[in-house]
Amino acid sequence: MAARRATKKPNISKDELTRYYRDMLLIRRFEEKAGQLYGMGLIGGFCHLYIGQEAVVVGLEAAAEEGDKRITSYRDHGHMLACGMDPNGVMAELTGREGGYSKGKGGSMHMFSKEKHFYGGHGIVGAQVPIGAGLAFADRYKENGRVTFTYFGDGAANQGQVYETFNMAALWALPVIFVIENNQYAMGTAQQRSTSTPDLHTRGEAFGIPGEVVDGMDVLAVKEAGEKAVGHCRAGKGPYILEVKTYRYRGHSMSDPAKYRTREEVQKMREERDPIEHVRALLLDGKHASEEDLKAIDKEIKKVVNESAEFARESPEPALDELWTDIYAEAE
Ligand SMILES: Cc1ncc(C[n+]2csc(CCOP(=O)(O)OP(=O)(O)O)c2C)c(N)n1
Ligand SMILES: [Mg+2]
Repeated sequence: MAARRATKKPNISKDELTRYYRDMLLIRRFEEKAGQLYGMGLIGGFCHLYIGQEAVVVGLEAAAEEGDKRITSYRDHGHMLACGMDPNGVMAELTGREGGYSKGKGGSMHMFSKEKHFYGGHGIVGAQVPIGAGLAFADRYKENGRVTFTYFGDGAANQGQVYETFNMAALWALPVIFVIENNQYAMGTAQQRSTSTPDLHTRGEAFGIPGEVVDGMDVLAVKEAGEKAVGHCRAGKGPYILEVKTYRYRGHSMSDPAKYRTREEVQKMREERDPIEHVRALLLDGKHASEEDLKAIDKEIKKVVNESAEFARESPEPALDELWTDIYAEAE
């Protein structure tokens, strides 16, 4: 792959850049492994990969603080890894094993972690948007200063429930950041074929919700915009919209042959805009790291990912008598 050159020298520490590199690479390698396991028949059902979109979630997690919440769609593996969930538990869930986050009974689209404040994983397009506002409502009620990151796609942004949610979130000044991950496609439909007003960051104007558009292939730009949005919410000014322009390299899900776009289009993005290559160039050009250092990180990440696959394969399938457990929440 042609290396992407760093265009400007940002005022950012070696440690921070290295962390972004590592976190994005973990998502990329994890997703590649998930794709392989799917091909081997070890993952069933749907599997939506996040490859290409890594800078969105890594940049926003860099703007989050302990106790902040996150909720997203079915394209959720990257969000889980970025908020610190265990790759072993995620991979085991993908393969339907007992060691998974939902004990192997949820799969790719249905994982949660109370500890990391990750509220799913939702297969119904847009369903997470009102739930995200509900999480923010609870925090506003408790006056605890927490913020909820509610992620959804460009396709979901055309749904009615999103606008009912915008109205209530603005009315009650809820501390929620609506993150529209605009990867330009909703399944096989390009944005210009489905969307009358393509500037999704302006969709809150009728409700008085400010919004901005962000380069989602640049983790530093995402982090900066995230900090601004978080500051707005924590100051009690209500919701904020971030339209993050990104791109998914793989099909909508593993079963998508992606005939609705050209190979050249995907290749161009990979070569010119790859978010990991961007940080790699910043590290190398800024003399923060050598090729050797980066190879060592790569090796370390591969080990974590291979171990997660190993853990998943060794974990048993759920026992039959687990079929009726975990259906209703237990009273606390
Ligand atoms: C209510 C509902 N309608 C339709 C679907 C089928 N469906 C699954 S994903 C998807 C496209 C969503 O695209 P977008 O919001 O852009 O998210 P992306 O997949 O690009 O991350 C559709 C129509 C669904 N799961 N739920
Ligand atoms: Mg989309």
